Amino acid sequence: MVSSARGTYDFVVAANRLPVDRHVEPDGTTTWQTSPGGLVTAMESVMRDREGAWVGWAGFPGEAPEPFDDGPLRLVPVPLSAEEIADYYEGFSNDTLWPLYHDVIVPPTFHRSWWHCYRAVNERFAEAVCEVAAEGATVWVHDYQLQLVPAMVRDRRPDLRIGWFNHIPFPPVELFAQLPWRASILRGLLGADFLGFQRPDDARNFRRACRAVLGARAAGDQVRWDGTDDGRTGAGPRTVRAASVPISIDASGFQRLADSPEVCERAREIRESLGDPDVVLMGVDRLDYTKGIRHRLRAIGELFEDGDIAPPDVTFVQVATPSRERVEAYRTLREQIEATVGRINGDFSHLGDTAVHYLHQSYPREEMAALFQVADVMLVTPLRDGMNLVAKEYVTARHDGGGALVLSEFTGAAEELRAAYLCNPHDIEGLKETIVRAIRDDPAEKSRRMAALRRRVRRHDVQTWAEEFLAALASAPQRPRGRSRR
Ligand code: ADQ
Repeated sequence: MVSSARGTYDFVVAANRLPVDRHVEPDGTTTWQTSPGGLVTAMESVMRDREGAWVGWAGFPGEAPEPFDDGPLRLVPVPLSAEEIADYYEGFSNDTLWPLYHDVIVPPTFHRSWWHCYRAVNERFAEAVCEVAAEGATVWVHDYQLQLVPAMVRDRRPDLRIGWFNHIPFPPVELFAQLPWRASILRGLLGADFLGFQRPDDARNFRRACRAVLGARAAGDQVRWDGTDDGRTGAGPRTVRAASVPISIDASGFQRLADSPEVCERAREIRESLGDPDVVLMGVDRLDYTKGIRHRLRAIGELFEDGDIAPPDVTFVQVATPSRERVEAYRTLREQIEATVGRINGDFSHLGDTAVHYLHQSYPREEMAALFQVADVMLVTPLRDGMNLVAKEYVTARHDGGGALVLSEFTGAAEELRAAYLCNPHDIEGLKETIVRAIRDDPAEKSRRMAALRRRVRRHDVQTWAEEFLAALASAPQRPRGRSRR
């Protein structure tokens, strides 16, 4: 199915969402604002000075707007109908793949109709990519929503260099094997030249899955697949590199923001409005069952109960960004969390002294930076997380060298941020002990740890990540076919 259509962009990004959301003002005019989430936060600064096209869904059902320019970036909206949003996005992406790839924390749902829709939407993304990509262009596909796109693009445009980055974990084959469409997903990914993962274990899981499911050979970080069971795409033999390239944040940009007098002043205001406690504990997450918010609240509730912490000296702030509210598991989780916060506050707050401040809202970056500065102990305790950018943002925002990071071993960030107070969030007793230790440890020890954490994030920022990814893609083992040499 080699297509003759050629675009003009040498660099094309494809992600489920465009980096902007449409807002319709009361007077009917349309504005575009940065959309929330870890992927956009990371890619925004990478794309700032690059010319290229970004293919993605604009965030609302029905016809897509015409492609438009946002600075040097061409934004190419892909349409999704209301039914496709339900089946491809909320269904297959967020209720099949998301739980399966996060250790089956909740059971994944398998529906054949969702799968068919996922395939159809991936085709649409692939077509849009091929239309804008110039001869020999580099295409960077993102995340679990678009795992079939690499092979679909290669099928149409063998001249392109195709990379894919997985923002979330890749599960062990023992879990991945549950997926009825496991072979198709792997075939889809093997259409890429380079596959980037957050942790070495994720890349290893992928290579093991290729061996077990497709009978491919894996040597070092390369997968060799003869393509024999792939009658449909006709991909032919493939040699694909699959390795870890951990994502990071725009450390200098975020530090500049956190250093600004406005943010520092706002941090003082927030602390004062909390009643100027001795210790502010904080959690900042999308409201997602992978983030371990229930386990964290359990530990915090017991610490209040045991008298280890008490308001007004110690208070806990939980920021929970609204997320995927049309998926059943997320609605249930929200009810559970809000009931638990209510119970803890009923038992341990006093008039004027709140035990748990719960904020179910999204905030601008400036407010996030101010909140981070207020946190004496940041609790990042997911049950499973690809990386977790909040951990990296927090240590960067604490430019005063204060603070302490309690970090789950089950995050990608724990591979790098070894100087954090590491914890197993399933072990409530251990989690309580780690929180108390992070509160009471010697200030010199705390600041030594924070200095090490800040150093690591500064040295490995998002630009380094993007450069590493693109260098690995450029030197991928297999040359694209039919590419004119330049
Ligand atoms: P997410 O699961 O969205 O990302 P995370 O890495 O923590 O998780 O990024 C969240 C981002 O949203 C952070 O930049 C944070 O500051 C911001 N944010 C959180 N709460 C907010 C609020 N209330 N208002 C405004 N902004 C808020 C996915 C994967 C992660 C991976 C990233 C990037 O699940 O494991 O780290 O992609 O690859």
